[in-house]
Amino acid sequence: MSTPIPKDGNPKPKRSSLQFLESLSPDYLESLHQQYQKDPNSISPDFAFFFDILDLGQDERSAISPISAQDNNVAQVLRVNELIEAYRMRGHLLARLDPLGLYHPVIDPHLDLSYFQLNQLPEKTIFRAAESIGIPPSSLSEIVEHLKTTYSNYIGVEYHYIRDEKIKSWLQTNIEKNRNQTKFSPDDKLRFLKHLFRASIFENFLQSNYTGQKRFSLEGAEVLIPALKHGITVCSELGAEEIVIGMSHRGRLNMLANVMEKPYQEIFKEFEGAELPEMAEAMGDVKYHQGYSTDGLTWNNKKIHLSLAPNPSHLEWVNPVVEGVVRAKQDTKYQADRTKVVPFLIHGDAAIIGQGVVPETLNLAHINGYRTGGTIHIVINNQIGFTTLPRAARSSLYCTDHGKGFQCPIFHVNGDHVEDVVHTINLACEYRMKFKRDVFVDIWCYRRFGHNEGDEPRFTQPVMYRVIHEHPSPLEIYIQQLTQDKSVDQAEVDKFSKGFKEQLDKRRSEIRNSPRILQADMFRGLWQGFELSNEMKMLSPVETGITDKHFKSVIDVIHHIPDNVKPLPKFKRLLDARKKRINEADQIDWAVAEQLAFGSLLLEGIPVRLSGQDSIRGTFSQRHLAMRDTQSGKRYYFLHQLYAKQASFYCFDSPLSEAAVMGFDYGYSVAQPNSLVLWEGQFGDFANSAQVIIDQFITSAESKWYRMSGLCLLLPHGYEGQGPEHSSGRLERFLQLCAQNNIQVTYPTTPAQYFHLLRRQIHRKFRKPLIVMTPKSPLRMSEVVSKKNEFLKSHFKNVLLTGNQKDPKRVILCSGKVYWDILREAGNRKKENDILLVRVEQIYPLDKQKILELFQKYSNAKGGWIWVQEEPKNMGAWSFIRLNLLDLGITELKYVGRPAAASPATGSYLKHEREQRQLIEESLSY
Ligand SMILES: Cc1ncc(C[n+]2csc(CCOP(=O)(O)OP(=O)(O)O)c2C)c(N)n1
Repeated sequence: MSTPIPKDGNPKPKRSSLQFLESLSPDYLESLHQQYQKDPNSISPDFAFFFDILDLGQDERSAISPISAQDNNVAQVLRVNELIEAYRMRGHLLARLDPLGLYHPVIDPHLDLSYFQLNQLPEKTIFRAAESIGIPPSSLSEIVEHLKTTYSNYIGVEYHYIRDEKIKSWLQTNIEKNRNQTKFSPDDKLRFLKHLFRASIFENFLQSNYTGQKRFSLEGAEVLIPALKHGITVCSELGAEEIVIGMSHRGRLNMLANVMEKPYQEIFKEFEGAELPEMAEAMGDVKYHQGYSTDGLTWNNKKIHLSLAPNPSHLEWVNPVVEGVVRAKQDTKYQADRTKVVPFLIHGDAAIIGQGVVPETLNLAHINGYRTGGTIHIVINNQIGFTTLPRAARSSLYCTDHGKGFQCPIFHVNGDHVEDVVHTINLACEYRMKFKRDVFVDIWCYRRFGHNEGDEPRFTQPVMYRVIHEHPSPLEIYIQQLTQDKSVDQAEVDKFSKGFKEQLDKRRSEIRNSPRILQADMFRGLWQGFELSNEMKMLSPVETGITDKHFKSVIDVIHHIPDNVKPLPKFKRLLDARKKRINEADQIDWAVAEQLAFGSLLLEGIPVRLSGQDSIRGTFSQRHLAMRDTQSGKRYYFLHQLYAKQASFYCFDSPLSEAAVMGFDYGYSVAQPNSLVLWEGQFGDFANSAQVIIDQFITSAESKWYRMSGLCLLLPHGYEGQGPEHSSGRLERFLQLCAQNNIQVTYPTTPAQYFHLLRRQIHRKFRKPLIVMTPKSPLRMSEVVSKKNEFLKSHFKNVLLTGNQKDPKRVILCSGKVYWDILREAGNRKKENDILLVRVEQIYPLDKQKILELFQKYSNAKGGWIWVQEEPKNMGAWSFIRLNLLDLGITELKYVGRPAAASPATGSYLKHEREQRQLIEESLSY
């Protein structure tokens, strides 16, 4: 028989969960029951649960009134239980989350009693069910009322998908114990009220004094301020010493002022118009992107360090950066104790579901190299994104649905109900601190005005804004509630609000007539002792050679396999051959040079962190920072064995993410200037999946936000016939971003040069992002080796010269791998002593002085000056070099390389070879 179709067209599903009983034979049930009575663990948990309830009803010794056989209607007990479970799973669908009352979930939660056929139940059955949710014996309507208050009032909870029973039952107990509410004391209530006042008055003050200036008002979501104040205090009570916050534009100024305690006058300065800090390269950023950090106080006067990460307009991209900052602090200041530093990420409802970097970052949460012990996610869910409504913004029911996939509990709460929000934050923070896992609090609110202060929201949302216009503010609602139940004294409230307004007026007038210069505040905490850089400092040689002793220690350690570790024979042969080359032929290859850089820094007390896809072994099977024991499968890390007091060495194979992982490592580098931090691309071009991190953070943060970073990006690059996506690290992209000494872009050709480059990152008094185009085939080219003495007393050289330095017939400028191709062919043609090869090892900042000197010396070369590159003409370094040489007055520079192309490289190996032969041929034809 088919199911009747009701008028709305959707067949009403039949309740089915008890049907399984009907399909089982009584004999089978009886035998299962006997088995259960012998050993409840010997049958499936579902049946055990069923018999638990059955037997509970028959237990004459129960403290609760015994249930007679006649009353023991198993099906009915189970139905009540199903009802309870249904509320736990779907109660949130009925919760009154939207302060505006405009939202109605379209999904039928099936929580009505008729659905469970629960209209006439024996009293004792109900008592038994009531007991199972921890409430006194009551009527069915009381049970339902209890469930509604707990799961469907102003808080909706999602946690049924959590697989870990311990976690699930902790949540259930804490949610159900007081009907998911807290009875706050009058003092608490007064405190929430004052925070709401601050939030609200601050916005009004800015509105009336700086009308029309963008501030992305918090109004409609003012509850964020008391909630955050409370959450920070809970974390502090449970052991946190630092909180790192990432958030976007919405309410950021309010947060800076009223949570971070950035002096009001500092914020007003930015509205009044202030000069940038006295720093040559400062470009600054708008006020609602700036970061801030302070030693603040919780509301119960405990000290806590608070940092708000600066962020670009690109929503959500700050998330992995915050996680990296937190991890660096945990690693270096708190011996990896994840309770000490807690990340808070504050999201918008449109952004959190739309931006892929969100799930990418969530995916880091439990991975060894990236975990931070759980993030507290708070969504300012104002039910709109600029002009876009939720139905156009997502396919999911909630904007927080990514969280479910990562097993996070999610609390949805009505933002007009301050105490419910604070209660929820409280629970979320306790959860994070206990289980060290991510948790979400989705605060349903609204945006009182337009997207920004110049925006007219009624163009697109006339109905919504008519409702908003009529709707009292959270502050008004709370005042009314508190005055009604007489829990606060009106006189005290008035006094507070008057005093706060006067304070804001005073701060504003203080700065009006004094010079207004913004503070850069760059060199605090771990940054003490660092200084600003400039071009000269970036080009000056820095001695980075190491001692013979350190050289030997590293070489020994990276070639030593202890007796109790069983290597793959092939790997052992590889190590032996490498050691032999070092000892007997004095040939140090790229991978060894890199380990010499890492190892020597570790010996000097500098931690090193490398993360990237398959980085431990290396994409090209070149690195082998660790080997696997063939018996146990465990990893043996060579560079952990240097000596007892060496610095920490971290190397991680990252998840297959560029955006989140590069963002994370960038964050790590910003919070840890005294470590060498490296991110590696599988192939260089994959870095473009993280282009936002490169554009908005790595290359511009120092100028916008006065934050240095020494992050190193390792990008395998070089034309070897591997097709469009495995050839180019997109050198041109980085070069286009270069200005004001913001980054260093390099394409070193020798192992020793690479070694000094890495060590130089640490041995200077400033930090600067370093982009390195790294080799693929040169990793194994016999000529790409360096000698021991090049590692002992030396430094990185911006430019290297080879060939005829007296009267060259041609001057060939190039960078990176193509040098080796030209050199080899010049050798074949016996031309190596005719030409001068100028390797530009550091392309930015370019050592112009050196180039100019060379030009003055060799401008008469008959074969002229050429720039040779493997990349197409519209890519690589050509445009950059040409423009720079033009600035120096060098106009006669010829291009040799592939013609401009849409795709970085051909997919045909034959075509690749032809092109490569041709450009080498051309560079040697004069
Ligand atoms: C990645 C990105 N795309 C587009 C924008 C432009 N933009 C700024 S705010 C905004 C709406 C954000 O909505 P929501 O996340 O709900 O936050 P709200 O402004 O409502 O607080 C958009 C589209 C941006 N800043 N970042």
